[in-house]
Amino acid sequence: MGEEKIEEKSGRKVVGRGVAVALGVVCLFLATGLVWAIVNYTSIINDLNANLASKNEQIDQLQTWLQGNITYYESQITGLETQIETLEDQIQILENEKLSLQSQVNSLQKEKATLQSQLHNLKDRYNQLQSAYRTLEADYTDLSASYNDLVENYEKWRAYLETYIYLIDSFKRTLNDDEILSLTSLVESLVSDPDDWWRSVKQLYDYVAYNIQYVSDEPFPVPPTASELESGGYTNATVEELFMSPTETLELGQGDCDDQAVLLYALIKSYNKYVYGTDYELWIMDVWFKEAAHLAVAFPVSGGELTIIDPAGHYYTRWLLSLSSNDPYEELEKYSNYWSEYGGITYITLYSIYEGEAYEVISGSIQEVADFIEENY
Ligand SMILES: [Ca+2]
Repeated sequence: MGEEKIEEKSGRKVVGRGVAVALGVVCLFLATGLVWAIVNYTSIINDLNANLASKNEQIDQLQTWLQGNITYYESQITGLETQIETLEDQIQILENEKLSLQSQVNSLQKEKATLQSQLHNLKDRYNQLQSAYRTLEADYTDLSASYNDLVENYEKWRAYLETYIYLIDSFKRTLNDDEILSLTSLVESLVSDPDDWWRSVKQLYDYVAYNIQYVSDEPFPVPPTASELESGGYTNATVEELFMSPTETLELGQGDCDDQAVLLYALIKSYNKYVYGTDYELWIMDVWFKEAAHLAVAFPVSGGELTIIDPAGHYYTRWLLSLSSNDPYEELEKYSNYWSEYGGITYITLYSIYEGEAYEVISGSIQEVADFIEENY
């Protein structure tokens, strides 16, 4: 189109001038526009520059901020890496501990198995011991009962032995009712006139005094008590004392003073009870001399008198050759003098025997015993 306008200028001069003005206006317009544009764009560029500077500042700030962050996070990373190392170390330690604990667990499990086995064995052993204990307990009960029986029976046997060596104990064996009753037929054969009491008693005395030989007792062992025997705390001791029963003395045909006195007592008692029919008071007279002891028979006679019959001593209270009675003091003095070779009487005890039991009637000096008889009979 520009080439067309140039052709018109060269073709028509009038038209060219207006075109030139128009071009100038246009150029002016364009120049104004250019200036405006330059001014306008300079402002924009300035704004942009300002904006750019601002952005650059922001970028610097951001860079500084980022650099700070980087430094911070690098520091954090270093710290975390250190923690990781530490944790890894700890993991290693814990792994080692785990291995160690596993080893301990294994060891303990083995020990547990061993202990369980031992426990099992101990339980078996305990059951065996309990069974053995029950057996022993039963044995102990049996043995204990057996031991008690042994002690009881031994003490009974010892009590029996003591009836041979202790006077008071002896009466239950030597002068019991069976023993007295068993002599009745002998008594009947010995007395010529059962109704003549004094004569009959004298005949019984004569039988003992002249048919039973005087023989001293042999030593007899003193039996220990069960507890002394068990502990061994006994002494080997003997006594020269043996109290025989009437039956034993008759069978042997011999005895010492006590055996003869007990036999005569039993014969008179049997005569009184089963032949004559009156159980008169009758005494065993236990006499202590200064140097010995002696046994005789005695009885009270009405009027406060006393009769002594001593078969071993061949002594009886007499009037001429008959058995009689006398004033107790006078008779006891006479009897004491009869035994003067042993120092005379120092002490007397009188016993009544009923069913084998001894009852002490009086005990004391000649005077005391004589007074008692005088006052009571
Ligand atoms: Ca004797």
